[in-house]
Parts: sequence; structure tokens; C-alpha cells
Amino acid sequence: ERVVITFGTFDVFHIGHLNILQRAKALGDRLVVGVSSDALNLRKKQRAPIYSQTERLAIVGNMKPVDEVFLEESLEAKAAYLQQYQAHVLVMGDDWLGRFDHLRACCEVVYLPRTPSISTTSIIEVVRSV
Ligand code: C2G
Repeated sequence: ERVVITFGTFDVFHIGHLNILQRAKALGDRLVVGVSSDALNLRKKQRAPIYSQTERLAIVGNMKPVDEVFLEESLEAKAAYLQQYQAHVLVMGDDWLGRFDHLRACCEVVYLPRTPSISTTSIIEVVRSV
């Protein structure tokens, strides 16, 4: 059984998120997703997500391609998470290109192209301007 793992905030879940989960699942048999915690987002983006981590875990965990979700509490713990979930492949969007190459010692690392023209930030801007 080939285990694929990916990580993300998945705030205000949109089609770009669904696309990457579907493409990640297609690379193996089982898809595990680390959903970044509210505290981690506050640290790295200086703002809280719109949807709480409980809501984001429920949304991502109930998407068809996803077999298991867990809370990602630290960006630096990737190697430990890969080991804990026995991952064969790490998938990240290509906004992270090159950033996880050091993990090639643990598993395959695949960067997938982002879905163009959609992001949580652009959704927030559109809604704000309505
Ligand atoms: N994504 C995508 N296309 C978009 C928007 C996002 O393919 N138009 C992908 C991103 O590349 C990422 C995933 O969807 O792989 C989740 O995106 P974010 O929620 O923005 O994830 P991020 O905040 O970058 O968190 O440990 C790493 C972090 O947790 C990644």
C-alpha cells in the first residue's frame, strides 16, 4: 500500500484545494493530510484562518480522496510526520518548489502545479469588496 501525504491550511476550501487532493491521491493508495493548526497559521501568516482548525479538519477529512487527517502543529516536524504515517510520497503545490527537497532522504517528493487563478486570498478580497 503506497501512502501519500500532503500538508496545507485549506482555509475557505476551494477548487484548487480539491484538485491537489485528487491529484495527490492518484499517486498512491492512501492519502493522509496534515491540516495546519490555527496557532501555526498565526505564527507563519500573522492572521488566524477564517475557518477554525476543527472546521478545516472536518471539511478536508470528508473529501472523497482523503483517507485520514491530522493536525500539523509545526512546519519543522515534516520528517517526523512522514515517519509516523509511513509515507512513501510527499506532495506539495509548486508554490513550495524546492523547499522540501531535503526530505528526499525519507520519501519521494513531488511538487504539483497549482490551479491557476484561485486562492483563499483572492476569495477574501472579492468578498470584502462586495
Ligand atoms: N493549492 C493549489 N492551487 C491553488 C491554491 C492552493 O494547488 N490555486 C494547493 C497548495 O499548493 C497547497 C494546498 O493547495 O499544496 C493547500 O494550500 P494552502 O492552504 O495555501 O497551504 P499552505 O498554507 O501553503 O500550507 O506545511 C506546509 C503548509 O501547511 C502548507
